[in-house]
Amino acid sequence: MRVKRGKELAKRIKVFVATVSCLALTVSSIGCKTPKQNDPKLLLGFSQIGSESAWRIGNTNDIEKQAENYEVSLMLENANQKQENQIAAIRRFIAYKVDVIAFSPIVEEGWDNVLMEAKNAGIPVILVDRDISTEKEGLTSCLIGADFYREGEMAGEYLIRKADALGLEKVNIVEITGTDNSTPMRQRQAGFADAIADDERMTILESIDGDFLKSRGAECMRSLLEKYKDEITVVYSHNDEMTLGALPEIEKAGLTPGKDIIIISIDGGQEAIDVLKQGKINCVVECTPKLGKEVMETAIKLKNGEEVEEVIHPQENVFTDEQDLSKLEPRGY
Ligand code: GZL
Repeated sequence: MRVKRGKELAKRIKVFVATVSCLALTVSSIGCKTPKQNDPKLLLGFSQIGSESAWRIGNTNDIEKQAENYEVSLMLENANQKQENQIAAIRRFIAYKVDVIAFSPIVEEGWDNVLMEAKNAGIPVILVDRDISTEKEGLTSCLIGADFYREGEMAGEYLIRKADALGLEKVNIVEITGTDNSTPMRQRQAGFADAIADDERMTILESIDGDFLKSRGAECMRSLLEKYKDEITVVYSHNDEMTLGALPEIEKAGLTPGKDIIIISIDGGQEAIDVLKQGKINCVVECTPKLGKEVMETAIKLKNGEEVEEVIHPQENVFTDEQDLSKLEPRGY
């Protein structure tokens, strides 16, 4: 009998081990960081756009750091710039029954179905950094991200001051935009255009999609120089990566960025600030990637059934060649 029990026990242990290892395999095989085993108070699924810029990498680092600080168990998936990967990740989070889902939508459209699935599963969703465009109510609980329209306005306000200071009578602008149909692209473009709309000196010669990428920024700048070279007074670039890709192309054309062409950029990463201090960029509008604290605090409130704010905008500055930047703290991204 004992022998039988022994065999029975051995069989049960085998089945248990097989089950556990299969579960562990399933969790680790969904290509995301498996949550810590200590089952902390909250499990958060976060779908990140990719690693296209210093800003994005800084944002990911801050989300991970704050998850540690708040003892939130984080399942982070990198979508490598593909919306379909974000949608698949959100579906995995739903299957895994996370407490809260957060994501930075690469573009504004195309989220209704998967967010309806999250809603039907009773899982609240936080928008991080970027917004969505939808006719449906109640798909998301909160947007935590910059006021991109204001960032565009600050860029335009700087340009007006710069044109006054230089006594310019004519200001020809080329614009290198971020990812088409993304919130930062749409709102940075609108804020800038509205800020300069009443200034007769200002003309936007062309807007071209640089997709927030350094390589595309270089390509766009090459093509704009071929088309407009000496007509260009200003480059307005929607992020530092594209700006840093564009600068060498301006120099290859025999022009001095920051002097022959006014350079306006957005994000405020360390590399761009260093180039601003060298005088090759004239204005960098800050767009902080450090949103992790607000994401964790909002996720914890949602899990506890507490009210959350609909929109949380971080405080942001603008750094320009009008200022003494010698005491600026290291940027951290
Ligand atoms: C802005 C963010 C943008 C950054 C880019 O909040 O969405 O995406 O400006 C990044 O650097 O690629």
